[in-house]
Amino acid sequence: MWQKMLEAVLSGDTKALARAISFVENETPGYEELLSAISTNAVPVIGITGPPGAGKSTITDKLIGKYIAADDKVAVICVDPSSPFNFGSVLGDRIRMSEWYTNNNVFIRSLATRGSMGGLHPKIIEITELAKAAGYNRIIIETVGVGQSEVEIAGLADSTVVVLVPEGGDEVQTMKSGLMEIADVFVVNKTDRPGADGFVKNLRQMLAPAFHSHKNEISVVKTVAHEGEGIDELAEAIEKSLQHADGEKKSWLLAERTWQLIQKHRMKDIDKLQLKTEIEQAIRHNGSFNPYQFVRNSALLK
Ligand SMILES: Nc1nc2c(ncn2[C@@H]2O[C@H](COP(=O)(O)OP(=O)(O)O)[C@@H](O)[C@H]2O)c(=O)[nH]1
Ligand SMILES: [Mg+2]
Repeated sequence: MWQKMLEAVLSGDTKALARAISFVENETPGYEELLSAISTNAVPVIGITGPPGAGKSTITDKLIGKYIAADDKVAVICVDPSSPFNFGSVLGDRIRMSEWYTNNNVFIRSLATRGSMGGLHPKIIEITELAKAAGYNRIIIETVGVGQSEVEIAGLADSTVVVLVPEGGDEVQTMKSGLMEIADVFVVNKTDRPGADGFVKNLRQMLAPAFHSHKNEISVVKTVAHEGEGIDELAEAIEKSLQHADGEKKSWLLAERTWQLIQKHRMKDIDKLQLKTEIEQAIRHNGSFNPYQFVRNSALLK
């Protein structure tokens, strides 16, 4: 079952990729075998993050256009972990990128569930790998920036783009620690609005000290996304940062994921219902149950 599916994914069948992602999301038996069987080449992953409404989907839409014109195949994964019921935002993404839904060189998928560890999505790494295996040579991950998901996007992406708007003064204050560390490129979108130049100036000033600690220069790009203004400059800034991408964050992310998988693997024989039965038996037998003694002596843990 999974072999046929994998074959279809590798042949570039878009529908098969969509099915394979659901297969993995739902942990349908065979999904681990499928994931074990894929090996992927280095494909650049571009993360686009920032507050809701900043223009991430509009920017993604324009970037798709640029990449498609260059004969790339683009996979876009939209993750909104801020709400379990993000129909509004998914709908927004769909409208913003509607032109591409019927293009064979574009794959767009929205994911709504937040990861149990507070990250983007429990299977985001796997889904990204599937898209790579399907022959997409550009992966864009759009996500609302919230807490832990920012760390994950930075690990997952070879270039992280943080989108802000001129009214985002508060965000700039709170992002000092978080966003600044993960951004390779800052976009100030909606620069058709008043206050844009002052905001850009402040941002550049704020970033100035970071230039010394950050290995590479952080670009600040001004855009008016729905007009396509600044998109060429953005694409250039992304290319530049991709050339300097360092693998350390990615290694940490993979270490974390591997650790989770080991934990799951080690725990696979442990069944709570069976534990409860054993505990009740012990209580009936000895009048009490000592979990510490159990953990020390149980054959399960040998
Ligand atoms: N004035 C203005 N509006 C924009 C610009 N870029 C996007 N928008 C609009 O802002 C709204 C939110 O954009 P969207 O791309 O969905 O934001 P996201 O939530 O970050 O993905 C939409 O109505 C866009 O048309 C811009 O540069 N200027
Ligand atoms: Mg969006």
